[in-house]
Amino acid sequence: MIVSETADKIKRMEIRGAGRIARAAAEALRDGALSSRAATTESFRMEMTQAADTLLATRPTAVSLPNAVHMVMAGIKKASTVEEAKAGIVTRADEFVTSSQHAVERIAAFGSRHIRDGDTIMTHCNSEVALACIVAAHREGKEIEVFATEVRPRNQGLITIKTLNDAGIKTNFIVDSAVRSFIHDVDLVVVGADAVTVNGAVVNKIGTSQVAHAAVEARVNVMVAAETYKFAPRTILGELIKIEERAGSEVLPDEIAKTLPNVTVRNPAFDVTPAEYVDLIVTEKGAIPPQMAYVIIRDYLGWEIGEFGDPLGGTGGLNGS
Ligand code: RI2
Repeated sequence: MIVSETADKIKRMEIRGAGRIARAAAEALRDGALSSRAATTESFRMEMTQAADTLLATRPTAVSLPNAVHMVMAGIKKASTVEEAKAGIVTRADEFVTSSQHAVERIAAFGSRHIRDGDTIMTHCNSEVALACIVAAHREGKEIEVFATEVRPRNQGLITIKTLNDAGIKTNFIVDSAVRSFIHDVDLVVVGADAVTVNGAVVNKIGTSQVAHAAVEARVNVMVAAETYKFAPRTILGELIKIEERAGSEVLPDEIAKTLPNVTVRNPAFDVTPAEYVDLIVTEKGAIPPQMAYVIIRDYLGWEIGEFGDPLGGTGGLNGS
């Protein structure tokens, strides 16, 4: 698929979910590199930088996207010929996709250990990796039940209940505003993440912080499933994660909105759950308390903060490479 096609699909959320976006971006860079007709290393580098820019401009919140782009673009760094540069991109992209898939499998294995036989779990939105933990627990023979939210306005809850249903897991589908009404029936909240900051705050689908707040109030544990490439190195510098605000028409049809001139529809796609509301973050390297997020950034994403200033040119900052 050509890069602009993938970028459009990510923007329209035809490809969605932080992990899937990252893998799709890596694959698009690989395909872009393979189909490039650039004659010189310099023109190839420029072409790829433009492609990376197009992908980075699609959605601002999920850090998995810039992390994946950085890791793949690092393949160009030492190349002195177009062939070497192409091979560098292809190798890095394939490595990213494979390691991302393995990460999901490992998190499922680690995360399911924290789900007990007889647990009732609440999940919000549609997280591939959170669901992998839940499905793994079920496959291990644990009897579990799930409360899944609707997730207005894009209704990702429908994808979640299909997965749970197909896995044969007893599931309750609730509107987002029913979370607090059911939280006392729940033993564990399991959600995914679009970004994890250095201080352990979790950026995830809008409403996650309300779910976590209700859980804390009801003394229910909150577990976040997140691959290491969802941790945000630049938050070390105090940079904030940009929260995407999507079109109001996702919430209220334009025909209705235009009859209400005094009403502005606000549609933030994500919110921030503070570290204090999170008990555990399960990564493919193991489970950590959120306060230890800096260790993941230090050990697996590298400390070479200076290089993060140039996301496409100085691509060597991630993965310590
Ligand atoms: P996985 C999604 O964002 C949700 O917020 C979900 O929790 C998160 O990405 C992580 O998803 P969106 O693309 O990578 O639906 O675990 O806006 O699949």
